[in-house]
Order: sequence, then structure tokens, then C-alpha cells
Amino acid sequence: MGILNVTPDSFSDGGKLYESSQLSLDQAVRRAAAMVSEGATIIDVGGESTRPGAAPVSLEEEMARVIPVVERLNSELDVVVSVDTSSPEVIREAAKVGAGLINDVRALGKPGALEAAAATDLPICLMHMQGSPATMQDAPTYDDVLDDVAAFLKQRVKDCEAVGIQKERLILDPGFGFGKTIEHNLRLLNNLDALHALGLPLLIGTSRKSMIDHVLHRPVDQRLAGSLATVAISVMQGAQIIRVHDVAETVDVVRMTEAVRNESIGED
Ligand code: 7PJ
Repeated sequence: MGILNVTPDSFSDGGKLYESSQLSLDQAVRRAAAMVSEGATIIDVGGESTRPGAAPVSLEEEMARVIPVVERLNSELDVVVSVDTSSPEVIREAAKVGAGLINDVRALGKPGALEAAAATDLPICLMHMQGSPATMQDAPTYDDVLDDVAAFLKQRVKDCEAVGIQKERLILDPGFGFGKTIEHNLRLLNNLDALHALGLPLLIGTSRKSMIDHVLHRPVDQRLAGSLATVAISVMQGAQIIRVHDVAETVDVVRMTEAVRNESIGED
């Protein structure tokens, strides 16, 4: 899964990529096309920055950023277009213009989001977050991060089933960096089996995140090697979807790791 931020304040590209104009729409499509040619099979389009302390975005703004991009990617590229949103309105509109996956860092927790997602037939990624982006990194605490994250996701699966979303449509994500200390992140990454036990595919998003900085002390543009280490660790434990900025390098690491994991070179 290649990350396509369409926020003016996305931390890892400084928002250079996108301003609401035709030119930047073309740039977003070109960036997505490049990621597809590097081997991405999903493009995750996000119009709301959820980094710690980021300013909230209005619904109108999020719609204006996300919907035209989803529409163009769906018509021009052979790829699953994922929409990184928590808004029921964006979920509905994105589904209409051809989104193939809903990726919600709030696990459909906003009022109306469960129902909006249920009304589509799309797969949904439910991510764990403690607190909200504005304050989540202040003092995250858990009894046991593995048990607590697994229990939360298990409950959200039940909540989805209660509104008619079949379990088969769901993907789970521990939410690296979302209300977690470095120790919490490391414990989760080293124990993905605790989440695999829920019986659903896992999505892992560690790309360029501050957990890499905590270990290696690297600014955001020097976190590739650290990010790739987390990719190998995730794939070795059976993670199915890896959300990244650096697609080409990640695809090599995924293929190499899968070859070892399967003791087979697989299909070329
Ligand atoms: C994640 C995400 C993640 C999922 C972001 C960033 C912050 N969606 N959206 N998992 N992170 N499913 O890319 O650093 O970890 S936005």
C-alpha cells in the first residue's frame, strides 16, 4: 500500500505535493502512477493529517482534497484505491467514485461511520488509536498493550458485525504511533501474533514514523533503512498489507522476506 497524502501539512513531504488545483491533482496522479509502477497494489489517499497535534480539517476541505483524486486514480490506474478517512460523508462519496477500501484510523468510531461503511460493500481497515490525534502522545498508558489493543479491535469487529459488516470484509491494524510510547510500539511490532489470533488480515504502518527516530535518532528523510527493518519484521510474522511511502524499496524487502518465510522464490 503506497501512501498518497493530499494534505498541505503532511509531515513527510512538507505538503509540497498538494494544493487544491488541477496541477496538483495531476501531480497526485503521477505520484500514484509511479508507486504503482514500483509495485504498489493499493494506493491510500489521505486528506486529513493525523500526526500528533495536527489541525483538524473541515469536511468540505477533506472532500475537496480526496474525492477528485480517488475518482481520477480509479479511472486511470489499475490499482485498488483506499481512502484514509473517518468521515461518513467521505466514505459514502469515495465509494461512489470507485474507492476499493476504507482505511479508518478511528476504526469507524465517528457517529454514522459504521452505518456509512456498512452501506458500501468495501473492505475496511480498523485501526487502533488511544485518544485523539491532538493529545494521543501526551501520556499513553495500557494495562498490557497487546491485550488492550487486541480487545479493542475484537470489540470493533463485533460492532461492525452488529451493523451487518461481515467479518470477511475487515482488516486490522495496531496503529503504530497512535497513542503509544516507543515501548508500546516495539512490543506490538514484536508480537503481531497477538493480533493475528483474531483471525483477520493485518495492515502495518510504520513508514518514517517517530518510532524509528526513537531508536535511530534520524530525521524523517533518513528513516528508510529503519522503516525497511520494520517491514521485514512484519512480513516475517505474516502481516498481509504494508503501508509505506517508499514503495520500490519495500517491494524488494517484502519479496525477499517472503522468499525466506516460504522457503521458496515464489512467482516472478
Ligand atoms: C496509519 C494510517 C497507520 C493505517 C496513518 C502516518 C500517519 N492508516 N494512516 N495505519 N498512519 N491503517 O502515515 O505517519 O499506521 S497517517
